[in-house]
Amino acid sequence: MAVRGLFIVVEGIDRSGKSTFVRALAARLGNSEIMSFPNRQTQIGSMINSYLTNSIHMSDEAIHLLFSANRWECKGLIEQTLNAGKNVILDRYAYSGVVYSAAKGLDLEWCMASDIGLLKPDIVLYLKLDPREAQLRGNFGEERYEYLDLQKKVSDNYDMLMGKINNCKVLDAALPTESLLELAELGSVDTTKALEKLW
Ligand code: NYM
Ligand code: MG
Repeated sequence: MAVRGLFIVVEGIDRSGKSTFVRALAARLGNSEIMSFPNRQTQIGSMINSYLTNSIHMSDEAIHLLFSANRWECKGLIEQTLNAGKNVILDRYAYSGVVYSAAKGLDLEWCMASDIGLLKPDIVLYLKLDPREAQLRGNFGEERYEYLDLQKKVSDNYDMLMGKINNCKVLDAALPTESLLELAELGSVDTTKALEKLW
């Protein structure tokens, strides 16, 4: 069997530059698949998209579970891709699930429960940005959740959750992409160890 690929997650508040960074990272590493959560291409993802664009309403609990189900439906693909020797770079993962739903007032442990047993990434790169900076960036405010009060709570929750996990690297999202790539130091990640469970 081929040596497995690197499993990398990129997290951060809205407009923190995750998508740009993820593309640059994939180009730098080569042999990489980018996947984004929510994955809006599936039927579950299409419901999530309708919710985020305010065309349907749902309870906080129901949408939380849909976000989680959207990860579960992609678990097999992530595993197969890694085992085929390709790197998988995720633009958001279960950490987003927890910090956004908890920012709306849901219980943290309850939020974590639906993702128990998903795969744990080798490293989580947290692009930390002041929510007031993010607000000044283009297109802020287009979707549900993109308002300052909520983003501040999301940011606080990220600080708390990222402090609890043992595989997180915090990067200053105000830096240029080239610097972020240097700071990520992915050469030190050990891919000979087996994939573990998230939590
Ligand atoms: N989001 C994303 C959640 O609330 N829970 C989740 O589990 C995930 C994966 O979706 N505001 C929120 C965060 C974002 C929104 O994501 C859409 P993006 O990366 O802006 O397309
Ligand atoms: Mg967004």
